[in-house]
Amino acid sequence: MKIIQVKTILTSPNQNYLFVKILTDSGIYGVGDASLNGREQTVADLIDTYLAPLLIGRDPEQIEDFWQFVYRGSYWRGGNIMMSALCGIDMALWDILGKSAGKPLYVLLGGKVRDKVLCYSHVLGKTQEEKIARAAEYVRVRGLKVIRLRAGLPAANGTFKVNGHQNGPKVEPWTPEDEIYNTIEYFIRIREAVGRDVGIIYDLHERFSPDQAVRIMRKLEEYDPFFIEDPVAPDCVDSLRYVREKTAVPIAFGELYKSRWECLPAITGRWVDFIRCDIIRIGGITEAKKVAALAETYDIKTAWHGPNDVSPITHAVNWHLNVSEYNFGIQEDGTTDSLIHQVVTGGPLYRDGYLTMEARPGIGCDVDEEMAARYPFHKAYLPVCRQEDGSLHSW
Ligand code: GCO
Ligand code: MG
Repeated sequence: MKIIQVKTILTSPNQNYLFVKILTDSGIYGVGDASLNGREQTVADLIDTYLAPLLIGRDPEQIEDFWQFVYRGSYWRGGNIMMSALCGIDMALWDILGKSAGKPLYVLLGGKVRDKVLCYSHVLGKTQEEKIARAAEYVRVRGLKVIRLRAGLPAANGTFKVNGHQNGPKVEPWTPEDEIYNTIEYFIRIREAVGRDVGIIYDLHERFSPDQAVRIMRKLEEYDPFFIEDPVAPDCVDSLRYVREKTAVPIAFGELYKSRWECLPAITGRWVDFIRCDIIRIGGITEAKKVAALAETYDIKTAWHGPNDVSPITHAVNWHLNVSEYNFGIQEDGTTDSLIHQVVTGGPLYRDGYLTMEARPGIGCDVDEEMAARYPFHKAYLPVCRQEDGSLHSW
């Protein structure tokens, strides 16, 4: 089997996505997700102009070799753009392998070790009041076992709207002192609303300084968080260690990591309880299975990033990893946006607190190119945060 064509597909059904389609001379093709919120066009250009020509004529079954060829072979390593591009290709190659073997991806990864994939969903709403009312309703009506909340002042409502703006980033306010207070109050009110049996996750989105994160987490200890997500920025590894040493709250970390080497101190130091890389950001399935194996070695569980700005292809890959990994912890469920399901078919769906998927050979998803063209891509920026004095703050 030989690769004969590599296509990039940019589309925007409510949200920008970038897909990779690799065609072979056998008639089998594979699809992958290379979406990088706010940078999709740049990733597409990298694939079209640089990586696609390297793939033509290659054996699609040499997945590991291509990964190493791109990562090490070009001397300049990694980065978000390169790793996202590599992921789109990596997923498409695993998809081809599964289809040609007639086996779902999870079988190629070692086979199922569990039947159910526990997932957490986001509590959405315009105000805190609305979210508190919804949280209890979600648990009652939708059967959620674990819910997720995130930092964002009521005044900065829509802070995490990832559709972005076309002419430049929207500027959102950030007042850490208010936010510390709000986070604690909000968490306690949600705990009262849903009761003891529901897991509560809180995403701090890498926005707090280590001392601020510790202040929040210590106050929340007695309210039993399932985990606190990304309390500090990943840039300085000592920040995470500082937080770990000062609080007993379980920590999940890693959606900004770009490789297994970036995860290494957090894993070997046991500074985290859950490693939650974004599969696209670390270069795909080939790297994810290595991160999972490293984490297993240190008794750390996985909680792969799964927001709605990655497509159902990535949610499907997460599902295949989840069912075949010994050290699976929980999965973020970002599968709820309906328009994308017109473009990508076959992804997993949420049912009663679990992510379910009908297994088919390969990843099990397909991209409808005609449908994708009906939702033309347009450049969009993620927002930025500024503090009251005008200074920029991590978004
Ligand atoms: C999450 C993430 C997302 C990111 C988004 C950026 O935990 O799901 O924090 O909401 O903000 O992926 O594009
Ligand atoms: Mg997050």
